[in-house]
Amino acid sequence: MLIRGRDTGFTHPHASEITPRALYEGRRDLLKLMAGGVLAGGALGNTWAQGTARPGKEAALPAGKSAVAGAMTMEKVTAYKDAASYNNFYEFGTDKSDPARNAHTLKTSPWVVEVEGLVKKPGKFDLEQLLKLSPMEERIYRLRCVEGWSMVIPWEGYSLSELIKRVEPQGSAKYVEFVTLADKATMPGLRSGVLDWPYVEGLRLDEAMHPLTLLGFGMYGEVLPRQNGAPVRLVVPWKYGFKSVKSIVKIRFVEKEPHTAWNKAAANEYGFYSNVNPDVDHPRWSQATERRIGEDGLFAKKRKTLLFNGYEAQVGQLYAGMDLKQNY
Ligand SMILES: Nc1nc2c(c(=O)[nH]1)N[C@H]1C(S)=C(S)[C@@H](COP(=O)(O)O)O[C@H]1N2
Ligand SMILES: [Mo]
Repeated sequence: MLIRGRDTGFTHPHASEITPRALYEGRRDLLKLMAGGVLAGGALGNTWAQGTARPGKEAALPAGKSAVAGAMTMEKVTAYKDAASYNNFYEFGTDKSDPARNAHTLKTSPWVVEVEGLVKKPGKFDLEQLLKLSPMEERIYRLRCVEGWSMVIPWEGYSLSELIKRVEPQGSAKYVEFVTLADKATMPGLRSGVLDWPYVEGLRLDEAMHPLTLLGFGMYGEVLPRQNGAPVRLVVPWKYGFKSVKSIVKIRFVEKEPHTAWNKAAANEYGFYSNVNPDVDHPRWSQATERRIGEDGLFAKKRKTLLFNGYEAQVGQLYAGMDLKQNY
């Protein structure tokens, strides 16, 4: 239920519907989201952890259950503390613990995503516009890193196709390129030459239009923590994690396959497609098994990696007739 605050003039959720901690810690973000109409009518009781309270670290970002086939899993959700502290976000350092330690400098507001290239309606979308573009859905996806670990994360967002339809790609648009912010002042990792900044990723247009491709704004019922790619990122559940580009500032529609950051860094190790595939090894290690973060005790078994990260029924037809060893 929404009530109108007497002293502030802002509409805010009834106090009983939100954890007190989030109310004051995330208050400014929360008010902004509500001013943008995002939280209006949202159900704060999330389903992702069967009644478990949300972490209360960031502003609430409630979402309805997704109707997209394959967007849910019965697997155990990774603990928030693991998902928010074991990260790759090279703009903040190459160690897994660097992003959580360093990303506090990332300024996520104001935030504008520029959509350009081969579209009939190019334009700039600020975060509030993006948040309002489509209803917020909750999706529980596996994220599988090329380094052999995986997590199960409840994401909040909506299909990227909602934005793509809005900007009307031209017939000549065959690929979509995504560009991360590259700000030397706030991203210490940019001093290293490990990647050619800005971080660039790409999808074929039909992959980008696939309903499972998520434009993500939150996780665990809250807005994304900075280290996970706030305020807006991609989540492409059937591809290796590096395709899920964080903190996006530009989306460009192009004719030719984009030159992606990891492909430029090591083309023989990171192909354009990077579909999760247990039969195609990374040149330096196997991709047949994975370690689920949170299960890494002495006796924890490695899991067998599934083709397309287990999303074969949903996305297999995108690659019909393609040699997946050639197009790795
Ligand atoms: N801009 C940017 N996006 C990025 C990365 C990065 O270094 N920079 N790392 C990628 C990799 S390798 C992985 S596995 C996922 C990890 O996402 P998570 O930290 O939210 O779990 O983010 C991807 N997106
Ligand atoms: Mo990764």
